[in-house]
Amino acid sequence: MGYICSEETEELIEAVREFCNHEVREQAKEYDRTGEWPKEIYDKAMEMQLHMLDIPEAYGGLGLDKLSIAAILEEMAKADAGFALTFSVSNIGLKSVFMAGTEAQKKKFCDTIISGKFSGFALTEPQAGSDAAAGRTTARKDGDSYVLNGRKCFITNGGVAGIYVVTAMTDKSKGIKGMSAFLVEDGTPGFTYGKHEDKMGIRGSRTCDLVFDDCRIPAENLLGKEGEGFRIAMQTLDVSRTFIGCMAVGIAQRAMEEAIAYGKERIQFGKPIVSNQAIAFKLADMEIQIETARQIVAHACTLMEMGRPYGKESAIAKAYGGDVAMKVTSEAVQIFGGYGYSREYPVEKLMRDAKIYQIFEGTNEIQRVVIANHLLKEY
Ligand code: COS
Repeated sequence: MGYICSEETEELIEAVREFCNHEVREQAKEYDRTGEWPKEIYDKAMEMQLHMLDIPEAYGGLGLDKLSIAAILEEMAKADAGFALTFSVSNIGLKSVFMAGTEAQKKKFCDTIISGKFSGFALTEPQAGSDAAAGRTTARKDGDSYVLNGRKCFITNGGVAGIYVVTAMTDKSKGIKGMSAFLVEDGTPGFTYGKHEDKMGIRGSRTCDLVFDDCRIPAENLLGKEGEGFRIAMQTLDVSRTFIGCMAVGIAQRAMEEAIAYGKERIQFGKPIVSNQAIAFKLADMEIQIETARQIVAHACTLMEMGRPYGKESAIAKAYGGDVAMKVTSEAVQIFGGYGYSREYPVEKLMRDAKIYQIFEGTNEIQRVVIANHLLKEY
């Protein structure tokens, strides 16, 4: 089972697997320990064009289909979830721009990424997490500029991206209809970075605050029209949640593979522990959940590719994938026993990495709100 991809994509997946096995998997351990930004890994990955998977060919990218991207991101997440996330989040900003941007904005965004920079997507604020509409960052029109003031938090790729999609209120009196989205480039005066999060997991990815203090950007950096920011953000999340699901599958798959390898070698009562049904059934349950989560991701990708509605399926892929990653990694730690709890073995990192997949890109509780809202409209 797995994703059903073309022969060409299979070759690319194999090349990514090779790269991840040699350049990411072992190296990520040290970066996980120190929390440093693994620049050398990212530089090599960019040589492989892993930052260009989702950029359309017409804009200089690889223009891969959604299923192929999911399969590649899963491979990357198997090696290191933070590594995969950095590239996946860079694609999120891209989605907003392709949904609402002008030709010039699309080109600028793609050129920035192709030149070897990441992008970021900044919606969350200290008081606006699940309640994304409660953002307080403002953007005031001033001649042919907008002036941004406020703070975004928990921004993946914050401090290492070259360009960001940032939501801000252009008219607070209108509620969500007063939210707009903008492109803000690294280095713009008045735009600085706040504290860097010292995270439990995905430590190979960078997360920090973005601070806007009278940050002046050209009016042409407005994405779409004023007031369209909330819709753009929600539609962007509709896409990105599928890919969060696929990375969660990658974490779970790696945990299962590690548990099988260990369970075959670990001898207790004179035989490998996998020959006990108590362990073998845990593995079977892992596989049932992983493959189910993977096929939900695949289904959401297919709907996207066909231009059919996918918001509900994407939320299911994210929520189910995140829950599966947490359950499977926890069971993998259980199979490793005391060794599973030690940093010497790989599964405790996988469990730490998995946890955030139930939280970010909309908590799994919020995904259930999204799914329920769809159901109430459907039936
Ligand atoms: N696509 C297009 N439009 C959408 C949409 C979507 N997926 N979701 C909501 N909207 C529109 C609705 O149609 C509605 O428009 P109208 O007022 O014209 O009818 C409007 O947005 C408000 O919708 P709703 O009332 O459902 O919004 P809420 O404020 O109740 O918020 C949730 C809905 C909770 C689903 C939303 O705030 C959310 O997703 N929160 C989590 C945010 C998140 O994921 N944060 C993590 C970011 S990590 S980068």
